[in-house]
Amino acid sequence: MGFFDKLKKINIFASFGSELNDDFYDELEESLILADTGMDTTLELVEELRRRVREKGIKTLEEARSCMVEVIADALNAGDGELNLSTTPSVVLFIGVNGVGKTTTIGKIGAQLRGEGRKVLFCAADTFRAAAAEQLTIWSDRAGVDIIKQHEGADPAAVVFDAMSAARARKSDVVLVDTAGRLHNKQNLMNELNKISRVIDRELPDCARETLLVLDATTGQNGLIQAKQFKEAAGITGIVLTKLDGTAKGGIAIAIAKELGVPVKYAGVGEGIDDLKPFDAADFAQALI
Ligand SMILES: Nc1nc2c(ncn2[C@@H]2O[C@H](COP(=O)(O)OP(=O)(O)OP(=O)(O)O)[C@@H](O)[C@H]2O)c(=O)[nH]1
Ligand SMILES: [Mg+2]
Repeated sequence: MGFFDKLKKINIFASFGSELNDDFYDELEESLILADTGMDTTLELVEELRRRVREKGIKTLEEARSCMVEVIADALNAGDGELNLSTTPSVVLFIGVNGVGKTTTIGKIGAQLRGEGRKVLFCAADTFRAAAAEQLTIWSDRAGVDIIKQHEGADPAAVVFDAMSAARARKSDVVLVDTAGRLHNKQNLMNELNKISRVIDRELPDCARETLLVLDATTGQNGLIQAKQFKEAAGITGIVLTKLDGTAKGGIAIAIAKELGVPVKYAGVGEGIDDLKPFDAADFAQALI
């Protein structure tokens, strides 16, 4: 089984007749829009397919399918898809609205990085609810990594401060910072993230840093709006797209990459520890179409 087998396919290439006519392109457009690719992105993709079909003299549906996979994979390549973990320690901040999968994603990535032989530290900077640190603690046990936490209601920046000190003292390779889920339209998001950011700058100047926005794929176009707002407020370096299992809205990945120019770096397809992988554009395009 491939990693993206749980993704719902856009079936037009299997169900359509044999001719590459206007009806075919119309139906393809419709399918892409239904998959939440978004109007603008869909029109661009289909236009690009028509152009390549003309240029290459493509006649069959099967060739057009391969061509469409390439068009989508190209659209998904929006910058470096790899995490920058070039310094010791490196810091990765996870942000996003409530319930998108931040804590779960940290657990999964922590397990993977540890599996690669890296020394990982979790930082429970979601102090909003006591249950948040507990949930991350369960994941730290599962992943076999250390965790820094404080009491409920503590200043998130203070937890980050502790984690930065611990990372230095323990010579951690990477610190994964969990933050409280919140709405993107709140000014205090920016304030809190700025504060966290200043602590990291002061404690670990010159460390490699990523800010990953976690997005629930099932929220479709609403996810795209969130991404735009978080990008403005927090300067994100990548996206983690979760809950791609079973959703028919996989096209959102293309819309994000194309409209925001921010790469999708990880994809989640379930709740288990292995249900997350670095995002592979070609694999994803192949699975979608
Ligand atoms: N099906 C599926 N469920 C997922 C995936 N990722 C996370 N979940 C589930 O989504 C729910 C919320 O996940 P959390 O990790 O708690 O989300 P969060 O963003 O940390 O939530 P808050 O801290 O409340 O903002 C949990 O039940 C997870 O198991 C995924 O890729 N697929
Ligand atoms: Mg959480």
